[in-house]
Amino acid sequence: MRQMDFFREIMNILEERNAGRILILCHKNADPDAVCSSYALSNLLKQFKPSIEVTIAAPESVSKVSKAILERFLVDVTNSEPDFNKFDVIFMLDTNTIRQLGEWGKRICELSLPLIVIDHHAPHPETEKIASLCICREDVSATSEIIYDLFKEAGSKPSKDVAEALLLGIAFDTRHFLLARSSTFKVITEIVELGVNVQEALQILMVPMDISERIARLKACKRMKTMRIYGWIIAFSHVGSFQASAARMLVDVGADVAIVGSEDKGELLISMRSSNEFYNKTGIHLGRDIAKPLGELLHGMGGGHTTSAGVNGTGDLETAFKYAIKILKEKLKGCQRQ
Ligand SMILES: [Mn+2]
Repeated sequence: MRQMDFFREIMNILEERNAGRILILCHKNADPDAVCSSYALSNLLKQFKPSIEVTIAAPESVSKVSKAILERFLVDVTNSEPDFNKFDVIFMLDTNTIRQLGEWGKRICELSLPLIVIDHHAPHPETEKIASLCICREDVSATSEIIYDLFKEAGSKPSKDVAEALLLGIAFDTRHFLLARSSTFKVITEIVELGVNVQEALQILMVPMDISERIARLKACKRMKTMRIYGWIIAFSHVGSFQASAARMLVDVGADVAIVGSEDKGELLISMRSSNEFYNKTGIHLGRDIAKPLGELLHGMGGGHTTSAGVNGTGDLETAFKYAIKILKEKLKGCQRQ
C-alpha cells in the first residue's frame, strides 16, 4: 500500500540529514487543523527521535480558535520569522502553496533544505517542484487525519492529548463531521477508543464569533452583487478581512457560489465557497477548476478543495471578478441549473 511508506520516507529524510532541528510551518492565520496536525506531528517525531528539537511557526498569526487550542495543550506556535538556516528539515502542513506562507515562502525557495509537505489539498505543481516529499492526500478530509495515519504506519499510538488535538483538527475541517467521509468516522472511532471524550473536546471549538468578524460579514452582505450564470446564483463581495467567513456565510444565505475578495495596494486576496449541490451537480472543483486558473490570470496562485478555495494575486478586484465570471461561464457551459 502506497500510504504505508510515508512514515518511513519521512524518517529516511531525517536520518539522511542527521536532523536535530525541525521546523514545522503552518499557513497564515493557521486554523485548528493546521496547528493540531503540527502539534501531533511534533509528538510523533519526538517519539522516535527523542533528542529532536521541533519549532512550530505560522506567519502573521493563528486563528482565534487555534489560540484557545494551543493554550489548552500548552503548545507554542511562533509568528516571528524563524532563522531558516538553523534547521535541518522543514515541514509544511495543511498548506499547498508557499504563497500561503507570505514572505517566508520566498525564503524557503532560496534554501536548499529538504521540504516535506503534508496536506489534504490538491497538490500544486509548484509545490511539488520544490518539495523533497509531498504527502498530499485528497482522499482524507483533514491534515490531522493524515498524521493519525502516520502514527498507525509507525506502529504507534497518539497520547490522549494528541488524539484529542487530532479530533479537533478533523472536526474543524469537516465542519463538525458534516463533510466527513466514512474513513473519517473510522479514525474518530479509534480516537474515542484512546479515551477522548468527543462531546467535551468539541466545546473548545464553540468560540463565539467576534465583533470584527460579524461586522465583516454584514459589510459583505451590504456590498454584495449577484448574477446568474446558467441559472446558478453567483455572489460577489469585498471586505478587508474575513473573506473566507464572508464567502461561507453568503453560501449559507443562498448563493450557489460566493466569491469574496480584498484589495490592498494592488495585492488581491480572494476566498471562494460553493454549495455541495453546486459541486455535486456541476462537478466543478472550486480549487482546481476556478481558483487555479484565476490565480494564473492574476499572476499569483490559487488552489483549494472541491467547495472551498483561495486565490492570491495582483491587480484590481473588479478585473479579478470579471475573470472569475469568464471562467465560470466556460466551465458551466452545458450545466444549466434545473
Ligand atoms: Mn486542513
